[in-house]
Formats: sequence, structure tokens, C-alpha cells
Amino acid sequence: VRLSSIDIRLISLTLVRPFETSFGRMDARVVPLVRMEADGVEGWGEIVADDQPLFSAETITTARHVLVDCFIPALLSRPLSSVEDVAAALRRFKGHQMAKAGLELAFMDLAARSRDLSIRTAIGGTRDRVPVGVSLGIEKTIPTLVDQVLAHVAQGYQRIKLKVKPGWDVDVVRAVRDAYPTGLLSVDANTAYTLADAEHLRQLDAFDLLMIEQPLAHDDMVDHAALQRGLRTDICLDESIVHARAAAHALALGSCRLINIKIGRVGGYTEALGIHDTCQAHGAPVWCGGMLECGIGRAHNLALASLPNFSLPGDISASKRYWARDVITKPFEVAADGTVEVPTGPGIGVDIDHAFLDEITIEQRQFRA
Ligand code: OSB
Ligand code: MG
Repeated sequence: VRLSSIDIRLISLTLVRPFETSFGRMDARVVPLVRMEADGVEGWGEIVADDQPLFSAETITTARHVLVDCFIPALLSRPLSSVEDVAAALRRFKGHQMAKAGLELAFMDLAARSRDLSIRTAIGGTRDRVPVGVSLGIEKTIPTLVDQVLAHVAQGYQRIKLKVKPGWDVDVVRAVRDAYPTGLLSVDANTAYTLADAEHLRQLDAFDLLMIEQPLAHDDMVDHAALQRGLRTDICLDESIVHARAAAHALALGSCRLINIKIGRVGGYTEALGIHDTCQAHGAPVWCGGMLECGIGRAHNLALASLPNFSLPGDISASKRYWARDVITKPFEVAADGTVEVPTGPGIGVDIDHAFLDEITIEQRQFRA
């Protein structure tokens, strides 16, 4: 494949309800999208960077910079026969996984479409539908959160994940457990604690949680290993797992027993598939994380989550969980059994709502070979 053009487009979407984590509150997303074209076929990817470096060091502005000044010139100047070629062309550039992922995603969509295959089929996915859970943000009061939990359980979601932080943790989990005594329940701290909180966190062992996600610093595997040794509950790493080698290290050190894979966080399909296989070889389950994606990123997540070792429900909620209107013509829905269908059409398998996309576009730039 010789790419004829790469477009970067920023769109603006407002959340139906603010979403609060230990690192901040989100009301809206500016979403950078990547469109590639070759031989009249297009492919779409999404970049999950935020406007502030709160989840990771990347931002929309750093992504735009490395795409425009480094990555896009590297891709437009050579033939690319597979997504591994995209990864190889970008490997000498350090970091910037979210920006790299946007390119890998668009290329994967284009490559699968040009072979008339779904991405699911192209990567060896085996599921038609994937089990899903929902991530619920920090609320003003515990009763408000309990209402959210029960409303989402009623919609079919198979697992509830609660965002926690110091001051919004043990009491919150206890109240939710009382209202939701037997269902799959987990918490996500987004790095809000330190090893000095180990004893406090051990109180969570009483609630039969599926996992505690990323309790400690994003760049600390050693303290996570010490914490995991003293916890019955499994630790799942998110922010810390930036590539497949980090996953191998975390499992070797005992820093976690589970891993959440986000294609954006790890730089794209090449590393995501590597993490999937590494975890499978270690007998560690994986699940598909989310970053408040619009329909394009969500479609990629569904294709990824169709792989066999994605054995726990993913953070792949219905389009309407975050967006009043999605950028695809048929929004994703969660069935009563708590699953979402994996698209079977070519590439990501969804149709983009171009009129709506144009309406919400705030910036667009095209680069030609
Ligand atoms: O840590 O998993 C996370 C959202 C934004 C940034 C980080 C995280 C999240 C979520 C929501 O938990 C996932 C989703 O529903 O897309
Ligand atoms: Mg997380």
C-alpha cells in the first residue's frame, strides 16, 4: 500500500453527563481522528489523548506535533504492506503511543477494508459479541452513585467499575456492595494512592472485588508488586502498561495479576496483540479498557476484544453512555445480556455519519504523499 493522504481532524463532543476520576472531571472531549487513503479506500482511527496530561504525558497538542512533524512524513515516504510496517516505521520515535495508535488504527481499517475483511477476522478474533461492563465516575453523594449502579445493572452491564480516590473509597464500595451484593464489581484509582496506603487499601479485600485497577503511580511496577503481595484482591494495571515489554515485566515482577489493554495507550494493534499473547502465555486474563471513545475508537475496541484471551467484560459501553449522538450511523447498543455485537462489515465495520462529523469538526488538515 502507498498512502496517498493522511488527514487529521479534530471534532468536539459533549458528554451527556460529566465523568469524574481521581485525576479530574471531564465534560467534553476534543477527539483527534485520523483518516488515511490509498487506492480509493479509506481508513479511520481515533486518538485518545486528552487536552491535559492527566492520564498520561500525551496531550492533543503533543499528538498533533509528532504526527505533523515526525510520524506522517515517515509514513508517506514509504510503502506499507501491513500494520507491523507502520509500527516499524515509527519504532525509532520514543513514546507518543496515543499518536502512534491513531495511525495504526486508521491503517488497520484501511488494510482490512482493502481485503474486504473485518478487523475482527483480520486479527483472528473469535467472538461475535463481547461481554461489557461500565465505568462509573465519582459522584457528589453515595446515593447518587448507587442509583447509577442500579440503573446500569438494569441495562444489562455485566460488571460495574467504580472510580475511587482517597476519601471516596471504602465507604463507597461498602454501600455499592450492599445494593449490588453478588455482581462483578471492581474499582479504579487512576494512580491516586501510594504504598503508604497499603493498609487502608487492604480493607477493600472484604468486598470480593474483581480487581483494583492502577492504585499506584503510572511508572512504578516495584511498589505495585509490594502492594500485590499483601492484597488478596487482584491488581490490574492500566497506566503502567505502555507496551508489550511492560506487560511481561509486570507479570514477571508480580506487580499485577490482570491487565487492561487499551489500544491507544499502548501504541496500536501491534503492541496490543503482543500484550494479549504475553498474558495468555502467562495465564493472565486481559480485558479491553476504554478512554471515552466515540464510535470509531469503540469499533476498534470491539474488534480487539473479540480475541480469545479477553475473558473479562470490557469498558465498552453503549454509545449513549457518553454521547447524545455518536459519529457513526448506527450507535452501539448493549443487549439485555450485557454484550455488544462485534461489527462484521469490512474494516471497523461501521458507517461514519459524515454530515454530523462535518458539523462538529473544529480543525482539519490534510497531508499528501
Ligand atoms: O482509567 O480506565 C480508565 C476514562 C478515561 C480515562 C481513563 C479511564 C477511563 C474509564 C472509562 O474508566 C472507560 C470508558 O468507559 O471508556
Ligand atoms: Mg483505568
